[in-house]
Order: sequence, then structure tokens, then C-alpha cells
Amino acid sequence: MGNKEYFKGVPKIAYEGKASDNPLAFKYYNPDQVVAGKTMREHFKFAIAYWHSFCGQGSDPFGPGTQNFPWDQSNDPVQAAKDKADAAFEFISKMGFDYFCFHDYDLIQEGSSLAESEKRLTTITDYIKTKQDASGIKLLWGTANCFSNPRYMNGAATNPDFDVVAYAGAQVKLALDATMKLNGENYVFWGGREGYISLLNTDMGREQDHMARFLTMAKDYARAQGFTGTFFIEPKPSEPSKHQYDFDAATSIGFLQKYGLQDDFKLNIEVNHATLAQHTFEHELTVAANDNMMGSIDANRGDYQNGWDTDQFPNNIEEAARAMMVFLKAGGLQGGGINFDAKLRRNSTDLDDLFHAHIGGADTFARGLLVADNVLNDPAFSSIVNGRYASFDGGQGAAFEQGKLSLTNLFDVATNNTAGIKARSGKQEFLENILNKHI
Ligand code: XUL
Ligand code: CO
Repeated sequence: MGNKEYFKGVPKIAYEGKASDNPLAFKYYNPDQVVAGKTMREHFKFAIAYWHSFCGQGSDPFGPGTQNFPWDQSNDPVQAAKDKADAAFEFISKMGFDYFCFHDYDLIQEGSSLAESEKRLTTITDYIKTKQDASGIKLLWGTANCFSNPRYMNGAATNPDFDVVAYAGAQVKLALDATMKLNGENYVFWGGREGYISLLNTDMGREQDHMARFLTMAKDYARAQGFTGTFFIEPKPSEPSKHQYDFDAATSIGFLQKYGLQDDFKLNIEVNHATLAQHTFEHELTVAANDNMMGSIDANRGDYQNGWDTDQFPNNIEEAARAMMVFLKAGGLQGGGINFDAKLRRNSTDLDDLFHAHIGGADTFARGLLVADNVLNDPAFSSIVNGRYASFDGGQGAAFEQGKLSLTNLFDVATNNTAGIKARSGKQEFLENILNKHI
């Protein structure tokens, strides 16, 4: 921690249980509590998002920031970056979380040339490394912001101008260097403007080939430097582009498999991106888990009445519980953790609002995990799901699953079925009641 304390009067957040009235305490997130064989701390690997919590000051397309962070006052970019790092590490330590995530230019303002940016990144990563060593706080993943600078208005890896693609490559190289220097466990690609605004001016097939080529080069570079972590693609259907190539989990998995990237890349599933794609969070996790691609989670929530990425802090227990059922059945995440990619509302202007937001988010996931574990261990629940597929457990159903039947065999089975097809209830309402009982 630097000399200055930014979050004065806020102690380290402790678990006090649900009977506690202390707003600055966890009610459900008990890092040391074992659920389904692991502590909550191990299950979740909670991370804070540098950009929302320490960079964004509440600006939106209709007005400037409202939050006037005390660590963002210096006109000297290096001093401002160090102050921000001091505030971030103080906050993460007080939350008792183990991880953070960043974009390259969240850490320090981009320079006016690549050389200047590289110099700045070296200075700030040197500083952050000492803070990591002192606190034990780790880097869950790093990424490059290849979408804010106007040079990327037509995309980064998918830009129709090779000079921009090359610039993005240089930026990703520096972001990978920074991630590896800080012992990042993973590296993320969110395709900010990798998509199109109009198909009239876009060669989609060529752009997707370029994106795959770019990802392969980034992966090969990092592997050659000894990086053993996982790369994540973060699906999102639109915003800022009209259409993003990593539309949803199924589209992204198809893309990775088409270009032979599925062994090095997994998915980072974000709640609000799932709902923007007209899916549920639970659906996107299920699609990923089915292909062993459930890499990491960006935790937040949308607004049920709004069609944009509101990135609110998670607080929907049922949504979290359904997600944690998928999570537990899959045996957890492939290398990632739970990053709070969420921002305070523009009118949440007190410094303690950031604590309430993260406490609520962690408690929501903890409660979701406890509910999910109870539901999965409820015999009434599992017997119904298993029972629905019992006809495949033996006889001709098992032969079908094993690939031993032909279409003619199905014809014979159907013809010989003199008893007819019985109506079998899906028992949805019954199962919903069991879920709600455990909530
Ligand atoms: C944008 C988003 C990003 C990525 C990292 O919607 O989720 O913050 O998580 O670039
Ligand atoms: Co995200």
C-alpha cells in the first residue's frame, strides 16, 4: 500500500454470516467454507476489473464522469497510474480478493507512440509487481484495449487496412509482455470492434480468416515466451459493432474449432453478453461446458427492460444458482475465475459504494453456489433428470447411443412398439419448486 489511504474508515471486509447487520461484511461469501469439496475462495477466484472500478468515472454517452476519483488527480501519467495502482491494491486487499484483471491502458495512459507506450507499461508493471509481491494479489488475466483508440474504428485484427492490423499486433505483443511479467494466469480477447457495422462494405469471410491468423500469431508468440496459461475469447453479440464475430458461445466454439484453436482457447462467459444474445447466462455456460470450453466468467447482470450492456453488479440469486449448477456439474472453470466486470451506477458517488457493490456480487455467487449444491444433492431433483433419459440406459436405447443402430433399425423398433408411445411429463414446475425451496 502507498502512503495514502484512499478508502478511509473501511476495514478489511470479513464474513459475518447472514444474521449480521454490518453493511461492510459478507453475509454468504465465506472464503474458507468448503462446498462440494473446495473452499469458496478456490471455487470462485474473485477478481476486480481495473477498468470499471478504477478508470471509468461514471461517464456515459450523455455526460461526463460523476465520480471524481481521488486517485485520478495528477496530470503526470506515471504518477496518476501509480496512485491508481495504490487505490486498486488497497481496495482488493480490503475486499480479501486474490485477483485483478486489466486492459493495457487501464494501467497507464497510452503514450503518443508505441515506444512511449512500451516505456510507460514497463514503468507501471515494475511498480505493480512490487505491489503484487507485497500483497500476494495475482493477475487472473490481462488484455489489450484494441477498441477505444480511433485508429480501431474499423476493427483491430479484422481491420481492412493491414497497417492497423499490424499496429494491433504490436499492441497485443506489449499487452502479452505485461501479462506475462505480472504472472498472469490467462489472457483475454474480447472482440470489441471485430465485427461489422455494415455488410455493404465488409468481406466477412476474409476478416474472420484474418482474426484467426492474428489469434494464432498471438498464441504462438506467448507460448514461445513460456506462457502456459489459457487464452479466452469473450463472446458478445453486438455493441459497439452492429454484429460481432464472437456472437455467442456456440458461434465462438465453431470459430475456434474451424481454425484449430480449441486446445489453447476457452471462453470467458459474461452474464450481460449472454442476455444481449437473447440467451441466459445458464445457457451460455452450458454450451461452453458441453465442449469443455467453460474457461472463465465475467460477472455482472443486465437490466430486463433494457437492450444494452448495463454491466450492473450481480444480485439475482436465481440466475446465479442456475449458473452455479452448471459450474458444479462441469467441475468448475478451465483456468479462469469470476471477474466482476461490472460498474457502479453513475449516481453511486460515495467511495463505499464500490465495497457494497463487490460485497453484494460475492454474496450473490456464494448464495448461488450453496443453493446449487443443495439442489444437485436433492434426490427428488436428480432422480427426475436422470429418469427422463432412462430409456437410453439399456436395450435398444443404449445401442443407439453406442452407434450400433441404423435408420432401418429405428424403423423396426418403431414398428414393433405395439404398446405405443407413453406421454411422460417434463415435470418443469415440480423442478422449479425444488429450486425455489432451496433459494
Ligand atoms: C465489454 C467487456 C470488456 C471485456 C474486456 O463488454 O466485457 O470489458 O471484458 O475487454
Ligand atoms: Co467482459
